[in-house]
Amino acid sequence: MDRNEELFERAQDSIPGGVNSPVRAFRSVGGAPRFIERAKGPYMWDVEGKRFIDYILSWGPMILGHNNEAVIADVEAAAEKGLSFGTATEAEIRIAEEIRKIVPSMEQVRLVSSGTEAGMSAIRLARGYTNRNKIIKFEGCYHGHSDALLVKAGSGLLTFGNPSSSGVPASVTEHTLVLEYNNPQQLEDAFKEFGSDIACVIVEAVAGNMNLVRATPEFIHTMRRLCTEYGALMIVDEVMTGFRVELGGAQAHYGVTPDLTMLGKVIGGGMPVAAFGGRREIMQHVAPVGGVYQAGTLSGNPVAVACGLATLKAIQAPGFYDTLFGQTKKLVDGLTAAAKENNITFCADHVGGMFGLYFLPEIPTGFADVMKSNTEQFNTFFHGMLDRGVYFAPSTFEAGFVSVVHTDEVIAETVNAARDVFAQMK
Ligand code: KE4
Repeated sequence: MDRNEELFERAQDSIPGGVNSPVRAFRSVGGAPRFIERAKGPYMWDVEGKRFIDYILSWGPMILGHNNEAVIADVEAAAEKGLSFGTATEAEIRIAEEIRKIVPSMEQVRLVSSGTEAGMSAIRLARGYTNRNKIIKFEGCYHGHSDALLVKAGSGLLTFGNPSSSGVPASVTEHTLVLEYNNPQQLEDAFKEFGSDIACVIVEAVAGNMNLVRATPEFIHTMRRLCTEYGALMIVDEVMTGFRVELGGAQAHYGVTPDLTMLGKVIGGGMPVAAFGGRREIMQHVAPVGGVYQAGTLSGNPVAVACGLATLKAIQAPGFYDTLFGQTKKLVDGLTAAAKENNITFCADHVGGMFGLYFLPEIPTGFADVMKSNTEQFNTFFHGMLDRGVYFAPSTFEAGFVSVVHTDEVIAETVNAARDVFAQMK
């Protein structure tokens, strides 16, 4: 038994499943998760000292690569001054102003500590602002684990959702309608039937929680039109896509202006910073100004905000996105070519710095397509790559991420390992 297996066994005694977030447990790919000890640039090292090229990057935040010197220096300087005050600080104004500059639809911003908090708060705000209860989400999209969002599609097409987790009362999910991603007609029908009761529609404009699936422009713009027409709020969940698919996020990519936006991951640069924000007149409904209560002990934590500010500064360097997108394209093209050489049914896609790998004949356009993925082949690929020192997300239903320091050499090493694995798979 190696150290990873030993630690996994010990961890399961004190922590449910041995992890503090389910996807880390390797349950869908099998085997013992790797216990990571340190990371630098595109690499992580486990407790056995084995080096991995990292394509999870903490599920998106580490867009600069791990332990960027300038970021660490700012974090250390902030820590020297104190870890947390629970008071107003000047840095919170600076990061809010930086976010407003990069995401102009966010005229006001409230910081929280996780994407879940951002989603939960944005929905409460939408309901408080519109005085309506119904919300629409889409199958395959994930917006954090708040009760109203832990819901699976109802029995019929336009029937309200049932809990997808135990511990969530049906009374909480009965106002949540789960529709098909990329189905503008169904969205149109839902608004025709329930429009005046709908508080908001929440969407990942580039989905990353059913593997990577792009929204069609028609789907996004139909959503915008219908929300405007019926007075519902359009919430774009940019926790994963923010600063990732473009500097301005998926809303910039599609040229759409949401009413509210959720941010997370990159905004904290690896530390717990997330946010929700949007039109000033809507945000004025948030406590202490308005009647929608929302709070957080560590919201705007000075050390986490310093990490976020340093990250937001670094990603605005000239040419940053040209490099990030170029390297991601090289990875996707290289893996696709390696699979083709070995006649493996495989394809890949990327939007900016996030990518999807699919053991499917063609790129999926929705949840039903993704569910046809050959998970057995994915698991073989995953472990084959892990054995060769390349760490992809341990689930076929997750997107992957590249950092700006995944150099040509790192990409070439990845593609060569994949060629090896594909050759053994055919
Ligand atoms: P957190 O509460 O995990 O900070 O954010 C929730 C969330 C909200 N919205 C989107 C689009 C997200 O992708 C997430 C979290 N993403 C997952 C990865 N699929 C985080 C990894 C995990 O759950 O451990």
